[in-house]
Amino acid sequence: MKDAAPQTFYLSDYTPPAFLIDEVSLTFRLAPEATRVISRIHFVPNPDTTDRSFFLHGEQLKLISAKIDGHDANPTLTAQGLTAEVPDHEFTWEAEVEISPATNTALEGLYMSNGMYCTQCEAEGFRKITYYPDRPDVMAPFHVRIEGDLPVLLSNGNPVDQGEGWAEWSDPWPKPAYLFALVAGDLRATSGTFTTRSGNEVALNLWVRPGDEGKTEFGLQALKDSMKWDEDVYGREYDLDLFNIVAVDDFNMGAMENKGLNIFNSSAVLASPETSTDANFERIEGIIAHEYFHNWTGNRITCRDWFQLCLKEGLTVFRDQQFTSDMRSEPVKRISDVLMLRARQFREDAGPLAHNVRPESYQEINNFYTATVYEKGAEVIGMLFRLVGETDYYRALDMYFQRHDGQACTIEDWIAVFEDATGRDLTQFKRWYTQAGTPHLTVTEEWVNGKYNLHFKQETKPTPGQPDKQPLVIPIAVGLLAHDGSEIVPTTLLEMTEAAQTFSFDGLTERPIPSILREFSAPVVLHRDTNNQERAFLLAHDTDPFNKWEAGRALAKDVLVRMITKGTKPDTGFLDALRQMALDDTQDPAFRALAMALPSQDDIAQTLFASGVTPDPMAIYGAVKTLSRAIAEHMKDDLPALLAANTVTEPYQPNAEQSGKRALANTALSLLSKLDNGAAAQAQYDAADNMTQQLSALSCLIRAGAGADALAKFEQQWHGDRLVMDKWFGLQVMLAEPEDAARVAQTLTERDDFDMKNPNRFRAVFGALAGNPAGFHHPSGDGYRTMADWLIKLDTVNPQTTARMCSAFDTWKRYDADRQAMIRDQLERIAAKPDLSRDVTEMVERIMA
Ligand code: 0A1
Ligand code: ZN
Repeated sequence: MKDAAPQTFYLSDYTPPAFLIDEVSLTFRLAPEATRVISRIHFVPNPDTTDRSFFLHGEQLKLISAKIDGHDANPTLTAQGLTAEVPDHEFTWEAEVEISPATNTALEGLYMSNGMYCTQCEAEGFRKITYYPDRPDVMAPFHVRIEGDLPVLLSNGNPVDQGEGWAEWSDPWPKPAYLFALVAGDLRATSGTFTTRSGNEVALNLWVRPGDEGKTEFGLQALKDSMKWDEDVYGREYDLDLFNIVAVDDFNMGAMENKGLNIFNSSAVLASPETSTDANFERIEGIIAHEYFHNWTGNRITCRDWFQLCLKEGLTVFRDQQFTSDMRSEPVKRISDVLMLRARQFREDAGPLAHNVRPESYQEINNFYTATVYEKGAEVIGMLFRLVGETDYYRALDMYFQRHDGQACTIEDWIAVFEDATGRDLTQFKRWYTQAGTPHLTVTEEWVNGKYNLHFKQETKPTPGQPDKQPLVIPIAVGLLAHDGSEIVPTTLLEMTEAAQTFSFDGLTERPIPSILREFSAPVVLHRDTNNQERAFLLAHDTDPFNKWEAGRALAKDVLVRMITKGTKPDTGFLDALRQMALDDTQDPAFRALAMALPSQDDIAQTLFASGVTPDPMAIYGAVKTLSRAIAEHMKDDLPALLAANTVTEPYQPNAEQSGKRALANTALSLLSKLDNGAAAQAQYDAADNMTQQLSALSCLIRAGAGADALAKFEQQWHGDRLVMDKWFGLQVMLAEPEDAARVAQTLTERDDFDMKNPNRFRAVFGALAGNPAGFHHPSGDGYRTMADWLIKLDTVNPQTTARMCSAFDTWKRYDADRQAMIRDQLERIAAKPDLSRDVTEMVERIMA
């Protein structure tokens, strides 16, 4: 229901809770449309405040009864919750409510998915389960009884007792309500154990629906690896006797870190070589680690309020990135993370949705689970790591865990720990949390009498609500190379604090070639007047793998931008440099595959717009196609050998080594397919025994216009597997010709197995439409219209996922007047939908502002 006047919440309005809770007992009598939730909560006045007003959140609840210390509570109900007269000393609240999990398609609170009950309480879902102070600074131990005629009944913590049709759970660790979870259904476990370094044996279970048992082994191993890594690297041990993971098909996000009972979107945990790609395996390993790491960074130490979301998310993303780096390849992980950061976060920062890593206001907190909070939040911690150094970083983290265990904290607490542990003043550094927008860093060079000067300037453009920007602390990692390719100054960290600042290097015998922002040491856009000769030099010689890759990427971008804006032909210098890199056997195949990938169409649009050119998605699409073909022709004689040399013949393993080779082989295959009409891809498709090979061959065939047969076979083989079919849905839209994309998406929605209640399926189709820029932005406007049609339909079913998908439109100001007008029309049409959700209302307003 749309609120009369959507409320805006402000960070500056924070007040401590009037009452704290020292005990919660919940009883669930499960029934699909009439589940009863009986709560018994012991409240105590909060000694830190004199406020004694009593408010409990509650939404979409049918109140059956409410008592305070055994007497009728006579509460006053509102759409957001209830108030009541309470004593000014401790008291017991008892209530019974009724809810309907079976009709809960928003997938927030308690809902049903394929006959299974499950919960999603972050951020504010618990208030749809019962009346409660649903705010993260109220932490309490929970005791839960579940009654229901289902074989498996799970909640947080340790099992206490169970019998036919009931089970009781107790979680000794005080937690906020957002970490509550309940699962009930016909589930099968794959089990294991992990012995912590202090000798405690933890039982591990990965619960799935019958039929999915063959997809659990990898996830369980990833969990064990994560538990070991967190002990080895951060000294963090697990703190219960049991750790459960449950896979659920209908889920809005990737996964959720509920204490002792993580709930995962099945796409983020189920894996097998036949059904999952290398990229899926890597993502699953990372998400399992991420959720597990939250046990300390999020659960034991949580957030005071939702404005502090980055406190747990930025840190936990940083930790999962470190983990993946250690498990796989550090440079490849860094490059992939930066690609993602630029694609999602830089895009967000450059548009109407730009916000601080720590936002200062929101209408719907679910709209702030963003790339800025997560990925830029992790970058900010990476900068801290670089600035204070590894030893001090881990010393600060030890202090953080010791000082704040069991607390609900703020970014101020986090910064204070680093100041106390290192003696640094981080006042200026804190601006990374309070100032939105991506800084642009411009560097110029000067060579005078053996002295080499680097002059830096930083500038952050205004963002919504923040017209004036202050200079940030920017760690700039720099190395200097001689013309023979040797390194004359190894990586040095420059600490920029002013709007303009010069750093000098003495005692050099020649003017060096600089390698700036190594490892992508800060989330900024670097501008440097350079040329393609120098880029090719860095691509060949830079000892920093990130900047080596970056040089190649800059070359490719420059070539594409000139093709688009000046109509030039693909540059042979670039083609030679790329070929040399592709064939350089001394380099890791995974790295070579990344170096050969062209910038995405959206990345090119972003670059053009930033340089004052209105991007034409069709022209970008055409240029990328022409350049890919030119690369294929330039490497015509090399491709078969490159493919053969990187074809893995050993049994499939989802490890870094094999997946790197497959990535390079598949890069070769996709180029080859531009020349042989898909013959090699067809051969690979027919022989494939794993999803990585099968799907890449299928993509090549579709791109070569020869995919019809393989698509039909694929469907026949996989129609019973939802996750694999999501790939089938997505690929067709993603790879459709620009003029067909909207129609293909629409046609797919007419199938029986298109179910908009399933977020994965909806995203497969409409995420792919947004991910096909020339299709989405086709001059006919069909892409915009089809997207808006479906967002309007989905809003009634699932506001949260609808709101997230509205960001497809957030780049509208980049485009020409016609496209802007068409997008505006669609946004207005969405805004005019009767009873539009609060989630989508906020997103559309922000995008149009
Ligand atoms: N905290 C989880 C992600 C998550 C956030 C919100 C959700 O519903 C609104 C669900 C999951 C994580 O970072 O993994
Ligand atoms: Zn998280």
